[in-house]
Amino acid sequence: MSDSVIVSYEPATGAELWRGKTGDVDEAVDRARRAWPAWAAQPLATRIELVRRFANEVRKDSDKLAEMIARETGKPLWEARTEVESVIAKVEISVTAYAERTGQKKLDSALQGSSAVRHKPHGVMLVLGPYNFPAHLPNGHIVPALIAGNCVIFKPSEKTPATGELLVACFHRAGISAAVIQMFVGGPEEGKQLVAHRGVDGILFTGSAQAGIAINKRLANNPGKILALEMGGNNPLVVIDTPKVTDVVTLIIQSAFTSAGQRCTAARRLIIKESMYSPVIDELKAMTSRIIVGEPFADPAPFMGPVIDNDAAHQMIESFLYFLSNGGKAIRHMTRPSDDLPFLTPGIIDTTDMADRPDVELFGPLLQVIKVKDFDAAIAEANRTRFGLSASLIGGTPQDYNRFWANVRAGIINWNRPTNGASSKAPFGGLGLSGNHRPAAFYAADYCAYPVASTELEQPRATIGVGLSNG
Ligand code: UN1
Repeated sequence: MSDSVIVSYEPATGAELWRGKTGDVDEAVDRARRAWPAWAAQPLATRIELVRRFANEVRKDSDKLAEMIARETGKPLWEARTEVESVIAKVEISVTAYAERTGQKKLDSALQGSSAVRHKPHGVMLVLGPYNFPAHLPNGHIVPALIAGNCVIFKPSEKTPATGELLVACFHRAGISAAVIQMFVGGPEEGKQLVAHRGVDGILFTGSAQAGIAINKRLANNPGKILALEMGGNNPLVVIDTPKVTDVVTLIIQSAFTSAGQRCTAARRLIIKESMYSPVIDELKAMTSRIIVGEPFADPAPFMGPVIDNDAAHQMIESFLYFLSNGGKAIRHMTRPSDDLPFLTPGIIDTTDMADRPDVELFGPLLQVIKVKDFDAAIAEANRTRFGLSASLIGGTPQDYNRFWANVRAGIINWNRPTNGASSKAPFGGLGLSGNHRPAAFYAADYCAYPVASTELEQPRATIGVGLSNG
């Protein structure tokens, strides 16, 4: 039992937004376990009907949900609205994904009966959500887990419980019980207990590499537990020859500074061919100076809100200063207009001459620029990371893109498109420190049900050909 309290604050104002007591881990798991057999026994069509009703509830509540996302994360209202649209769209995508990824498959059988691959739910799934998309990303795990017949314990980020609560209320209003999908309020201690709990069959995690690795370690003696890790990136955006400088710069800004850089797919390293450096950097400076940073509900609308909290803002400024004092050259200083609030202006720093660039995910509006002499050097530089989530090539020919695609290690490899804004209809995930396999979006279905080899005959039948005496 723990009686500590979780509190969330509005990043843009510092005001308290939500307060609640941490839950009881054993109680939460027992409740889910007891509800599971009946939920798993429902026909698939019923579970699909219920998640469709959930989509309708979200539709009805979309203004309220978008406003809460904007207040609780600080992201601009227009962006919060797109998040709500993604929540709704996820339902049909997950229905299709479940059918495609886990649909029954007949196998050839020499016997007269049938042999097939059929899927079963795991039981109780723990969904650990991030703060950057507090509704869309956990929802991308909750919905496929429910369709497959699992009960879900959803622990939102401690920074975004209010959004989590509104999302879960939509499931309940749709007629899915509070035991089948329950929100669990808790901090890191409860998170650890839930991860290791014997009654939890799987974990669908979205968050930092640091937290993901800690979860992975906790399961070292539990190799059979399902674990989907969607972690971060140190994503490269490579620019080679193209005359379209304005489009290049727009793509850079979208990739690096959307959501104030708080996306796992955000471009962190702009790797740019010498010949393109001056025109692109001049235009980048000019366009970045036009970026409006402001409160989520401001009019005119800002491009970027604050980062999530003062700790995050402090860390980003410290990182910028670290680069500066270790050989980086500021192209655009990152500033923090108010010491009390986590608003940051986008920072751009040339780290070409730095001897040792830290290979970490810096989760905010900070872009490194690295100048290279040719395309080969660009590819080598792009791969100089232990992460491998997203990479984009801007410019060049189809042959260049083929080479980039073949040689760069990442789960998403785009051409003339941003590193972020990945489609929910695509597999999503990365290599190395970015995660295991394809834990999110379309292939999340793979983590929610397990394939069972099932051979069926109406009557027992067996033969032993050798090794039996006639006796
Ligand atoms: C991003 O690329 O900015 O459904 C995040 C999903 C993905 C998330 C994308 N569309 O999991």
